[in-house]
Amino acid sequence: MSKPIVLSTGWMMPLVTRQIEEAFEVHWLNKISDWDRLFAEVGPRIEGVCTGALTNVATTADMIKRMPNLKIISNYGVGYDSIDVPAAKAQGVVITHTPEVLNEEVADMAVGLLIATVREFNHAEAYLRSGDWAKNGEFRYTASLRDRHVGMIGFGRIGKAIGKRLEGFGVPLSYFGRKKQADVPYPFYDDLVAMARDVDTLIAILPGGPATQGLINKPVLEALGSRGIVINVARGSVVNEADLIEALKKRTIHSAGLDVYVNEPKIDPAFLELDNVTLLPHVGSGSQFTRDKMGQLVVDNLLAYKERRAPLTPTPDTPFKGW
Ligand code: 8YV
Repeated sequence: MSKPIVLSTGWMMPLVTRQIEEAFEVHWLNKISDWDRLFAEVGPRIEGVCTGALTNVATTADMIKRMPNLKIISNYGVGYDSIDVPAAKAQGVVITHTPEVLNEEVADMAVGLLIATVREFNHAEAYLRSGDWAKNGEFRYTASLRDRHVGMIGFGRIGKAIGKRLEGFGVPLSYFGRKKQADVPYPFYDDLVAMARDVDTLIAILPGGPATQGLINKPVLEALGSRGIVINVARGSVVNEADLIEALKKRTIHSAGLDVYVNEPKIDPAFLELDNVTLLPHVGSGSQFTRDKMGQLVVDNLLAYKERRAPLTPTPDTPFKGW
């Protein structure tokens, strides 16, 4: 019996590649130059897509239309903003993702990035490596987490894991979101400018996509003020990068720590010119331990489709209603 066809939008880790190649006939967009021809020849027989932000290939409405028998898009990552959700929904396609398994890893990284930014680990290490420590004495004094109030932009699963850590650090918290959560004791804001005015540190951990595009913009940064620090571990799109770069350049905020960017991996070169931003290459969930768990979920969701079982982790946008 022939294997069902899966399209991968790009490179996948060996754990995923090995298992999907065993169970499916896999076509790899990163190994094909003529995508038009692929969709013309194979498109109507494709049943599954394997994708993730790391492939840097969006699963567009046009692509989805060219796969009329598509049943499942298995996304490597909890965020699935690189997939055209309305188009998938309209065609009855289930999108699955990798929630929960990365919560603690991303929260660890977010707090690490926060402290690295506040205490300027990048400059401190450069000071040691250059020999300046031995020559000129101790490194200059930095900002501190001790006198800060953090405003969480988004307080979902990962936001709560970050909150738990910061509570342990004795840092006061507030949160911004669509609605107040009954079981959360921290001050709630549905107005981001108002929260930015009342805190001095923002941590963004909310979904990307059209609803949150450019949310952290000039008015928010102005409200945050000169002590302000912005940490983004969500998606580059939630920040208006031109406004952030201007605020960093003019030092109308103190600094930023970024793991995500609008154009990954070709980030705006203006960031590289700034000395008050700590830059990471989207490493939030990037440990072998956590990536193995994410990868296995990607495979298990596809296998569930193949065996006509319910998918393990469908997104809330595309609840499973049967294959
Ligand atoms: C991954 C992420 O780096 O889960 C997410 O949404 O951003 C990260 O965990 C990314 O999805 C890899 O494709």
